[in-house]
Amino acid sequence: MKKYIFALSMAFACVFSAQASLVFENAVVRTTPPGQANTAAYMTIKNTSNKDIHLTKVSSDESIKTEFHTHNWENGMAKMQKLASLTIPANQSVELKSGGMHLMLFKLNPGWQKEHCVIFMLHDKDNNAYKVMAEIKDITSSKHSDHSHH
Ligand SMILES: [Cu+2]
Repeated sequence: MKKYIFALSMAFACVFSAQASLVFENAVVRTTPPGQANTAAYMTIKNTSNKDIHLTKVSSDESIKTEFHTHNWENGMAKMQKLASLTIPANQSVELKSGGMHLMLFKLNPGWQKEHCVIFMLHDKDNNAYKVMAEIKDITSSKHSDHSHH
């Protein structure tokens, strides 16, 4: 029994030490008009370690599927593209933002916008896990959303 508890606490220690090398800031999930099943999440990810970190897996508690995405401009049109992984270079930050790289959430749970936050689990190439809490926020440009109320 003692052995088991020791193994368990070691497992937690691993998760925490891994989490320390990435800092997640300003994590938000964009609210959507009713009936829309997909949305995007944005955040700044800071790598405080001396090694590049390659994030290879992402999931959330409010969507069936979550992917790393970027935007490519083709003939003046922004097209979303799935990324196999997201690299956070050593001692640098990567900003996921509107019009750039983002997390894409597919098939959201009905009523997800009534929650306060969305919990993301990210895994890197070495299978370290990172937990991120993102605030649910209306981040459409204010002028635009005013218009749709008329
Ligand atoms: Cu996308």
